Amino acid sequence: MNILVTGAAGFIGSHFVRTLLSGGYPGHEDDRVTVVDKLTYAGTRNNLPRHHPRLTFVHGDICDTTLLEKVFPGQEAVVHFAAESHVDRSVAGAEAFVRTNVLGTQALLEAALRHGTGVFVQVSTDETYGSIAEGRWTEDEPLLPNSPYAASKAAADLIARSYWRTHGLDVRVTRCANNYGPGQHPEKLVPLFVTRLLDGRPVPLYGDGSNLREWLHVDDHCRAVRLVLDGGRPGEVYNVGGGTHMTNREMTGRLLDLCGAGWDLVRRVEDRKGHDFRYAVDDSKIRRELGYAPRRSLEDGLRETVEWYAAHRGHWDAREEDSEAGY
Ligand code: NAD
Ligand code: TDX
Repeated sequence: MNILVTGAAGFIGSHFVRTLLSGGYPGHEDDRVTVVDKLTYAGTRNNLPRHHPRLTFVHGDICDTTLLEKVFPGQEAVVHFAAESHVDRSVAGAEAFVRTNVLGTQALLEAALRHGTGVFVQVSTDETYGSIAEGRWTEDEPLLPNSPYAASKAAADLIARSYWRTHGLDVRVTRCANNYGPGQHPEKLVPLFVTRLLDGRPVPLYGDGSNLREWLHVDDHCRAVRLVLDGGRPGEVYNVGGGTHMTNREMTGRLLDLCGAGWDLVRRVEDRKGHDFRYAVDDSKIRRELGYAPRRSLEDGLRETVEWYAAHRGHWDAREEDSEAGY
């Protein structure tokens, strides 16, 4: 199969592509992967193999319809990870979020439709549902996103759905909980705290630290995406959870222990504007229909993640901006 993967120089997409290329997804051992990534601040070529016989890396923007006309012919599936993904940045300025997450997704959907691409997996997030004080969201829950980031992802999900409903494009949406693991940009909670604590520097805990998140290893998320790619149904949404729920304060405590640091390095800072209190998905649908079950324990996953950051301090420094595909 020829698969177009967007945003795979970033955290989750790169894990998906590396796993696929190393034979981690049965039935995909011969797939040819084309990655389109703009290499924003959040993407690095270091997240992918430099040279691999089944990988073509295209340095480009998903909003560039001329580029999409070149890369789409022959593609049989799209797995769409590319996004502006950091909530705090969307609070500071939402334009890039609307451009990439909404217009970029629409450009990809349009290209997929024109070129008869078989399957389109829209990788989305639990944040599109908003914030939930108790209980869990099913896929039928109305979308009530609170941050500009979440709103741009919700808009993209709805446009994707419209391409299924109107044009019959085989679109499948995943909505996953918070991911952690190696190769995540050090702007997000886990890598920010780990990289700072390893250097003995202070970390900023928003508000009183009581906000709750569900933490899932990136490998479990990517396996869920692969299950949806292979067996999901057109027009359907699949929540992806099964991680560990905890307050930010509890997560901070774990990271302090793993990094050998103490609470004296934790600074209480002003809360994030519009800070969602809690996310929690009901993922029984993907478990029932596709046999999804997470495998990585938080204990092992977090320890390995801290070890990875300790061993890869220069990972985000070196960039290679040249396209191997020559576009
Ligand atoms: P990331 O920020 O690490 O990576 C995003 C990638 O997209 C980067 O490589 C960047 O260069 C690329 N990109 C950005 N704008 C682009 C454009 N216009 N054209 C081409 N490439 C562009 O993000 P991530 O954490 O890997 O998230 C991947 C996807 O998963 C996103 O769609 C996100 O909404 C979703 N998601 C993330 C999480 C999480 O916890 N990180 C959870 C659920 C869903
Ligand atoms: O410095 C910090 N201090 C802090 O207390 C940062 C960066 C975060 N936080 C808090 C805010 C959140 O409650 O930690 C929690 C996690 O924050 P982020 O890592 O920024 O993640 P979140 O806002 O929950 O969004 C993430 O999960 C869903 C991803 O960034 C999204 O891309 C994904 O869709």
